[in-house]
Amino acid sequence: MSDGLADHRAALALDAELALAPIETALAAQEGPVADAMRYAVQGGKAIRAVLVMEGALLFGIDRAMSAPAAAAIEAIHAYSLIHDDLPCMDDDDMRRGKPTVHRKWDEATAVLAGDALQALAFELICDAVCPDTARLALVRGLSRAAGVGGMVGGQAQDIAAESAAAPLTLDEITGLQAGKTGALICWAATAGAVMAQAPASRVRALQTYGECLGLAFQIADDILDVEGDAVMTGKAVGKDAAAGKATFVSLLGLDAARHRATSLVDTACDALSVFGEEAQSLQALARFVISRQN
Ligand code: GRG
Repeated sequence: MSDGLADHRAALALDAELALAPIETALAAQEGPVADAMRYAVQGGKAIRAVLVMEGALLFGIDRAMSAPAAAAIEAIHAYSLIHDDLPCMDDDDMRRGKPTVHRKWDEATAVLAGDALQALAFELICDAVCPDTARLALVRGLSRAAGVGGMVGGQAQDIAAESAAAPLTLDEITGLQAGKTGALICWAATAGAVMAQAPASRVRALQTYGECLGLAFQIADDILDVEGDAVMTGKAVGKDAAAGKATFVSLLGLDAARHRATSLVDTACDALSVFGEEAQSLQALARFVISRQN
């Protein structure tokens, strides 16, 4: 491994560690199963969304201490979505991140409440983002939209409805569904630093394009992992999409074309950041990692 790559990995590990600290601080005085479940649920992930926030903020000279609350907020929302997604009324999963899902380790009521409380905590955390009030309001509005019925929840609802639909979804329908379910949070994370910096619209747009392409590439990689991945490496059940007869990027395009589509989306994502020059190397490397990951 070259020194450059080692430095890069160390920076991303630092992002992940710093992003979880505000959650631990906020929960420090809280005892009981719901708080324990919240702490458990935010641990053990790749923290991709937190890294996006922190590396995106660095492009505008916003250091990690200033962006940590926003990075923590997106990880809290993400953790809530995973807890609820794993529930018996949704995907009914026993394992997540190589350990029992929250409703398996505790019970369903604790899982619902831990997810609800993580969502509430996200908005509390954002209040501490170090930026002008108008930028903080824009972060809150953006995150509410990304997580809500026009974003992640809406995408999840479409996904559930598709299970009992008369016809399988088309590629365009899956692309739209995933833009909400997975893409909206990723886009918010990619643009959060620019929003904090009240950056020119052209710079926000560049990060938006990066986030949109990355979000889609991320989902295609997830679909590929569901077919080719290993339950030990991914830390969760695989092969669920095919078993459920679900239309995915892989079922519609085939493995090779899906891989090609993901690579081409990552190329577009990286090109969109050319306006930032060498400063964008971390975000470009992250995009390449997202489609080569094994978990
Ligand atoms: C329940 C409201 C609600 C929404 C759930 C995001 C989501 C919607 C469900 C997650 C199900 C899933 C496996 C989606 C595929 C993409 C995805 C979000 C994968 C998990 O994200 P990673 O790989 O996870 O970033 P880690 O564990 O690294 O944080």
